[in-house]
Amino acid sequence: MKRTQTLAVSLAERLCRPQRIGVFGHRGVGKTTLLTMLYREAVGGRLPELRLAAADARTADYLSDKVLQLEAGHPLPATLGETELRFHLYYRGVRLDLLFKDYQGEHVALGREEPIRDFLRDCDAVWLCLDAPVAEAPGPCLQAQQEVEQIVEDYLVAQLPGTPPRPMALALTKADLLPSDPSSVNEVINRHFRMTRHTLELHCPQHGLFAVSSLGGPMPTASESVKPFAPRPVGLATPLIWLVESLQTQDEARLNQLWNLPGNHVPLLERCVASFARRYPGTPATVAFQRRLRELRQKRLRRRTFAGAVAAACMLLSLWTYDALGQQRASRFEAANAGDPVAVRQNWLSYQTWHPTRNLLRPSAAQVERQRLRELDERIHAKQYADRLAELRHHANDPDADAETVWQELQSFHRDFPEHDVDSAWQHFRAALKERRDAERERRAEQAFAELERTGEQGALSARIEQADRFLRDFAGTMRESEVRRRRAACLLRLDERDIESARAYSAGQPLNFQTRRERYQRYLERHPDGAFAKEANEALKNIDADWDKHDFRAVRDHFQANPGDVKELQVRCRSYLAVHPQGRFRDSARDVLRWTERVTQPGEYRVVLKSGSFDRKVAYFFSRGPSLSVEIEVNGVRYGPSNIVARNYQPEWNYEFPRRVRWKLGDTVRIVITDNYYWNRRVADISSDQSEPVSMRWLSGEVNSGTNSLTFESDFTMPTMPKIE
Ligand SMILES: Nc1nc2c(ncn2[C@@H]2O[C@H](COP(=O)(O)OP(=O)(O)O)[C@@H](O)[C@H]2O)c(=O)[nH]1
Ligand SMILES: [Mg+2]
Repeated sequence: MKRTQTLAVSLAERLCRPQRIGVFGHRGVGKTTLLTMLYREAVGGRLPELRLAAADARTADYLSDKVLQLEAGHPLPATLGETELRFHLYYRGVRLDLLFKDYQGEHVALGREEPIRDFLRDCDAVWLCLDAPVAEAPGPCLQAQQEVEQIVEDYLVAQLPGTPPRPMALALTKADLLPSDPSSVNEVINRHFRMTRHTLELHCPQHGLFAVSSLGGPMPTASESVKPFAPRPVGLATPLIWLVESLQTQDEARLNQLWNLPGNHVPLLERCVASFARRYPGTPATVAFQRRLRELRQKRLRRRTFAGAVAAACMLLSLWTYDALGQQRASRFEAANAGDPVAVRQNWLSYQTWHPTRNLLRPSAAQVERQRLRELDERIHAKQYADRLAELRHHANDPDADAETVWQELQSFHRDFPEHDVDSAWQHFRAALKERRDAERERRAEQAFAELERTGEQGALSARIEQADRFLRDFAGTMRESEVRRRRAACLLRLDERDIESARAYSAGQPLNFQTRRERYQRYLERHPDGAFAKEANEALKNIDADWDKHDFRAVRDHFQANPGDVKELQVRCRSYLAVHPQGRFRDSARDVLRWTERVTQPGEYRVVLKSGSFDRKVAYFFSRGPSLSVEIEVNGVRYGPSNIVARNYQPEWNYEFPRRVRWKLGDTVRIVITDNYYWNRRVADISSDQSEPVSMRWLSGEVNSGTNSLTFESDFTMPTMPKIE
C-alpha cells in the first residue's frame, strides 16, 4: 500500500511539474549551439506551427547572448558549469513547460559522477547527441556510444515498475558535414552508431532518430570572423515535434497508470487531469480523461451519499433503541416504587436529561411526559399534605411537646397548604393550640422575669438593659412586658446620669486637659445620642473649645506683652496655636504676631518724625530766655539729624522729619542726644536704649522720657495690636 502511494505521488509529480528534457552529449557535440538555434528559429517563426519561448528572464538573457555571438560570427565559448533553461513550447494547441540544462560536456564522460547525471537520470525525455565528425574516428565513436550506453543503463535501473520507458532520441548533430545524399543519414547511423540504435530499439518504443544541422555549415575560421555569419539550420523542427508527441504519449501512459493503481487517488487524479488538460487541451485523450474523472466523482458521490444514509439510519436506530430502553427502565422503576412519588419523579427527570432526543420522532410523547410530571407533582403535594397534617396532629396530642414549636408548625403548615379547609373543627383545634402556647409563653415570661429580678440592682447597668431587651424580644405581648419596659427605661436613665456625671467631674478636676475633657463629653454623646443630657454635653463641648482657644492664645499674648523681643518663643507659641486651632477665634492675631516677628528680625527702613518736646525750666541757663534745642539720633551706630533748632522754648514743636530713613532691626540700640544751642552748645540729655528694651524702635515711635523731660516721635514702625481675650 505504502509503495503504491509513493508511486502514485511520484507519477503525479511528473505529470504536474515542468517536463525535464535531457540533452546528452560530450563536449563540442554542439549542445549549446543546438539549444541556441532552436530558440532562435522557433521564437522567430521559422519553424512552421512551432514556437519556443523563454519562460524566464535568465533563459532569455543567456540565449540572446549566444544568438548575438553566433550572428556576429564568434564561435561559442565552451560552456562552464550548469545553466537551467526554461521554455514554453507550443505546437498545434499543445503547450508544454520545458526545463533544459546546458552544461560542460566533459561531465558526461565515462566514469564521471557529476550532478548533471542526476538530472539526466530523472528527466522525462532525452536527446542523445552524437555528431557527424565522430563517425569518422572509430575510437571516439565507440567511446561516445559507450557514454550513451551508460546513461541508458542508468535509466533502466531508475525506471519505476510499470512506468512506460522514457522517450529517447538519437540526434545526429552537424549533419551538414555528412554527404548531401539524403539516404546518407541512415547509412551513417547503421554503419557507425549501430550500438546506440540497437539499444534504443530494444529498450525504448518511443525512440527517435534524426539528423540536425544547427548552423548549416561550419563557422567561419578566426581569420574570417570579422564579417557576420548567417546560419542556415536544417532539420530543427523534427526534435521539437518528436518531443511533443512522445511526451504526450508518455503522459497518457502515466495518467493511465495512475488511474489503474489500486486505492483511492481522486484528489491526485483531479490535479493530474487538470494539468494534462492544460498541456494537451481538446485532445481526444484529454476529453476521455475528463469524462472518466466526472464518472469517478459521480460514483464517489453516490457511494458517499449511500454511506451517509446508512450511517444516519444506524444512528437513528441506535438512538431509538437507547431511548426505548431508557423509557422502559424508567417505567419499571415507577411500577416498583409506586409509594415514593418523589423518587419516581426524580427518576423521570434523570431519564429526560440523559435522553435529550427521545421526543424527536414522536412530538406527542412530550405532551404525555408533561402530563405525567404534573400528576406526579400533585401526588407528591397530596402526600406531603397528609404527612404534615398527621405529624402536626401527633405533636399537638403529645402533652410533652413544646407548645411554641407546635404553634410554629401550625403556622408553617398554613403557609405551605393554603388550600386546607378551615372548618369549625379546625378552628377549635387551632384555638386550643394557641391557648396552650400562650399559657406556656406566659409561664416562660414569668420565669425570665424572675431571673431579671434575681439579677436585681447589683448587676451592671448595661447587662441589665441587655437582659431586658432579650426579654422584650422573646416575650412581647406577655403581661410582664410593660413592667420590664419601665425597668429598662429606669436603667437607661441611670446609665445616662452616670456617664454625664463622669464627664462633668473630669472637666471640673482637670480644667486644662481640654482634649480629654472633649473626649469624655463626646463619648457620652456616642453612647446616648438622644440622652437626657445631650444638650448639656453639646454645650459643654462648645465651651471647652472656646476655653481651649483662649487659653492657648493667652499664652501668645502674655509672652508678647512681657518679652516682645523674644521672637523665637513667640514664633513657637504662634505656630502651636495655629496648629491646634486652625479655625480659632484669634487666628488672624496669631498670624499678625508671626509676621511681625519675621519683619523685625530683618533690617527695615522707617520714616521718623521728631514731633515735640517738653522740658523742665532747669534745662536752660539761668539768664537765658529759654533753651534753643535740637535733637540728633543714632541707631546701630549710624547718626541721623541733628534736627532744626527751636529757639528759646520749653515746649518746642519741631515737626522735623529726619531726611534719611532710619535703618533698624531687632536688638539695635537707639541713642538720642538733645543739645541746647546757646552761645556754646551744651548737651542737655544723652540717652541710650539697653538690653531691657530690645524693641528700641518703640522710642522713635512715641514718647520717650529722660527725667522730667520728654520727647515725642512719630514713625511708621508699628507693634501688633492684641485683641481682648477677657
Ligand atoms: N559544421 C557545424 N559545426 C557546428 C554545428 N553545430 C556546432 N558546431 C560547432 O561545434 C563546436 C562545438 O559546439 P558547441 O555548441 O559549443 O558544443 P557543446 O560543447 O556540445 O556545447 C563549435 O565550434 C561549433 O561551431 C553545426 O551544425 N555544423
Ligand atoms: Mg556547450
